[in-house]
Amino acid sequence: MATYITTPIYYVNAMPHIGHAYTTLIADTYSRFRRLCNDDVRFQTGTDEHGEKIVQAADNEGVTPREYVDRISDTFRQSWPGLSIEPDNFIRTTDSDHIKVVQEILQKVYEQGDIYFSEYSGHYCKGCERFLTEKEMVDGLCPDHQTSPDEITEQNYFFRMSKYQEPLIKHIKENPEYITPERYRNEVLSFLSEPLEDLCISRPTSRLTWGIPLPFDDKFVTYVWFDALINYLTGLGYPDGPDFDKYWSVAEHVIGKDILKPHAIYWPTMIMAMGLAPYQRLHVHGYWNVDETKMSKSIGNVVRPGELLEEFGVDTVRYFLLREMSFGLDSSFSYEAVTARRNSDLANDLGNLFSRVLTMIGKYADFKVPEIDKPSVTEEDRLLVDAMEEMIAEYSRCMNSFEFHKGLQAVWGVIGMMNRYIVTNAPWELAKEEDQAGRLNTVLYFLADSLRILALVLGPVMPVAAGKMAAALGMEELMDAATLQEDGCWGKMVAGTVINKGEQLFPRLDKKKKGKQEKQQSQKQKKKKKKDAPEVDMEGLITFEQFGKVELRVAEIIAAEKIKKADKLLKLTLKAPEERTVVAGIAKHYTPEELVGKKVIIVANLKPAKLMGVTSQGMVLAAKEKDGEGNERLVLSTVSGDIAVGSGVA
Ligand code: ME8
Repeated sequence: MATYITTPIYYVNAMPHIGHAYTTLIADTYSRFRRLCNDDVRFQTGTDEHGEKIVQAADNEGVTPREYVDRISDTFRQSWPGLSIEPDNFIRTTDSDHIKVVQEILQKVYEQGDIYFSEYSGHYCKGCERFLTEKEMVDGLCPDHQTSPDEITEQNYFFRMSKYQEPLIKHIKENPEYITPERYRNEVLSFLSEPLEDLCISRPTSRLTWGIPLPFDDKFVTYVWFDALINYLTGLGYPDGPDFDKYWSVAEHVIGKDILKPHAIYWPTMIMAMGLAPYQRLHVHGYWNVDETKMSKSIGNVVRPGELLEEFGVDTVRYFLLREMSFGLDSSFSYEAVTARRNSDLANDLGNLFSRVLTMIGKYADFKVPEIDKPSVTEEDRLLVDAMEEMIAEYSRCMNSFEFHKGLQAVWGVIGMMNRYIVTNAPWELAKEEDQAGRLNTVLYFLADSLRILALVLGPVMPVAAGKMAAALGMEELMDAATLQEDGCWGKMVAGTVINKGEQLFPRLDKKKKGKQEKQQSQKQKKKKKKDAPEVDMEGLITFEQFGKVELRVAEIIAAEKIKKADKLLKLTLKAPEERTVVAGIAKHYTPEELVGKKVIIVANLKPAKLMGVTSQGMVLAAKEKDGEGNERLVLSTVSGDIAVGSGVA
């Protein structure tokens, strides 16, 4: 089988931070996992180098766009090896083969009548590099950049995106795996339930020259998204390279939620217009915040991968990012959280297990993996084997569905079991009694073989640490060619293999050690928390003052999804105006799809509470009625009329 996995190509107007690192790490981990499944894998990342933002950034530095993009693109390229991220291809939109492919595609789509010339007036946001609709703006500003869009009227070329709206809806509905997690699929379907406008795909050269000229009109350059998305094809040698045939039909894209619309709407409709098969899957992840605050240059809380690597090392950084974030949801980064994961999951659970087992094989078996003594095999050993097999199945399922945190939970489940196995079997006691020599050998073999499997499944997540584990277990050379099908089965450790104790995998870190930013941030947070703390005591009648403490706000539902094993609950993502999650008991009364876009009233200053594992940050108001049979019906209190999200309710 073949696998083709891509990341967004990053704008070169900013330096790489942990957000970029996360997406690229996901793609690297997945590509390593698919290789472990014996796939022929191609992994592509790169940089997006045209457009107004880039010209502006170059201007700010007083250099030409060409000099500027060369330098920053190289910074991105150089960032990846330190994180053990190894793409097969690094593409740049200023590469000559890419420019040629974009022009060929434009010409084809133009000739078939899917590109036309027209006039347009709209609100153009430079930061987004696109026109915003009235509905997207908040108080006349771009919600992402907090800037006022330029009012522009100009003649331009348009792509007939609307023509492909119905086929796209059909494809998404027929292929539940096309866009995941589900909440993003719902968001796209909800957006597509309104008529789709055609896409403006050019910029006049009077306004912008740093772009790819339209092949049929040299007074225009291509809009940056029509240029950028095509990178996924160029990188395969489209239209007739051998890699294109091999990999296009299995293409999978990983992106952050910020660029859902271009990838889930512009790109598939462009692909349809080109007459190509759709990409296979789009995997959408949430945002990394820092100490619950949006990462931003102006706040000064941007976390760079280099700083993290210096403080924690590559394995801990990779493990933390993959384990801490539930794929699809936002997550908060803090130095404290990384230290906690390092000390508990890596140093205590995995590191200790590994060094204990190797020490015991050294001490009781002279550094050679002993042979199983069959008569001494017990039910507990069989349970360990069963658990290993279940773990591999669950791990594989999760890695394939991009639920990396759950895959790692499954691995840590067996790590816990192995630690308990050591305690219950107490090899140090067995070593004291001569007639227990057979049992001692069996226990040591079971532990050694389990460690071998751990090294295998941890390879995609922590390639350096897994390599060290493999070296210590005498299986270094085998690792490169190992596959889950062949080597993921029980009992492949060859008795007599010489092991060596090697270095400590994960020395504990001092808990007090905190990054500079962390200290500043947590002080700020503490102050804020004190000021904001609400205290509402509602016994019997309440006073005006007490009621005044309840903060009611207008919020817009931007995503909704079911919560597993909770048939009454829905998880809502709201804009209020900051993004927050609220769990609401309305699943019996509303489908997730019909909720998106509704403006509701929330209690905004409720203490967060965990419901079925999801932290709810507030409460949605609903009217409640009972029919004659005592059945309850809930109707959300919605707000009609044009009112900005975040407005207070009087
Ligand atoms: O959008 N948390 O480039 P870009 C998690 N050039 N991921 C984050 C993040 C955060 N806080 N911030 C950024 C572009 N990302 C276009 C893409 S593709 C044909 C063109 C990651 O440099 C995430 O993957 O703004 C997000 O989608 C991407 O960086 C945006 O990168």
